[in-house]
Amino acid sequence: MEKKFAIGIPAEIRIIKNLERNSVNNNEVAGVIKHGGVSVLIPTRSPELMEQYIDLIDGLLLPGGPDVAPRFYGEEPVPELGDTDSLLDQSSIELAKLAVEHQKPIFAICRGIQVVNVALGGTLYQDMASQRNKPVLQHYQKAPMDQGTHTISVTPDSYLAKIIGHDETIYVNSHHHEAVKAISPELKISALAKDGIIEGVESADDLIVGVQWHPEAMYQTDEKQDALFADFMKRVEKFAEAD
Ligand SMILES: [Mn+2]
Repeated sequence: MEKKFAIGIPAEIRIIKNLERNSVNNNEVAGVIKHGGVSVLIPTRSPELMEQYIDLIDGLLLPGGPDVAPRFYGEEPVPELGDTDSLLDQSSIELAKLAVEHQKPIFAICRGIQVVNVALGGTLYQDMASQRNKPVLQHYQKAPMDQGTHTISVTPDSYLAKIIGHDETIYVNSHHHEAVKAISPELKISALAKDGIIEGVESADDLIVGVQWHPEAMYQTDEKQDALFADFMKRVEKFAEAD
């Protein structure tokens, strides 16, 4: 049996038919499998167990989900803050820190980019439309999620540009009202929306690639978005070999 790399995905709790379910988005599970990995669901009710889980995985996919509780970056909640789950936050932040410590690559999507930024000392807009002093574009799109609605400017010399290029015509979908405010000193900007909102972050060593959009809803029909999943599995292989 060929050994496949294991990708951990933290699961959020959803109440379905009165039962608590550990839930992950199947598009992310399927994206990992499509590119030769195996997806491992990580339950998040026990943040103290994340050190055990990190040993079981080769890479970490931080998926979309609820807002990050502002307590984790030292703020009180504003009225516009959405649903939060501090156990999910604590577990995901712990996983992000451990993945960096153990040199296991991270692919962060939407909420994931916020989790990784907070885990590494950054802050967020809890609600960019009400908290930013400049106008913002529509980042909570009303179009179907497999369609891009706003463009991004990819930093030409970024690692992200090697994956998806840096054309002026890259459209991404958008489903967020939070955004990175102060970027972590361990990360750099890899993409911006035309209103200046941070849409991509990465680490200097290719360990972390984070995007504010949802490639898992687009990779089925968009080669650039598929390339993000392919690249993630390549990074996992590279860091596993270096281990
Ligand atoms: Mn956006």
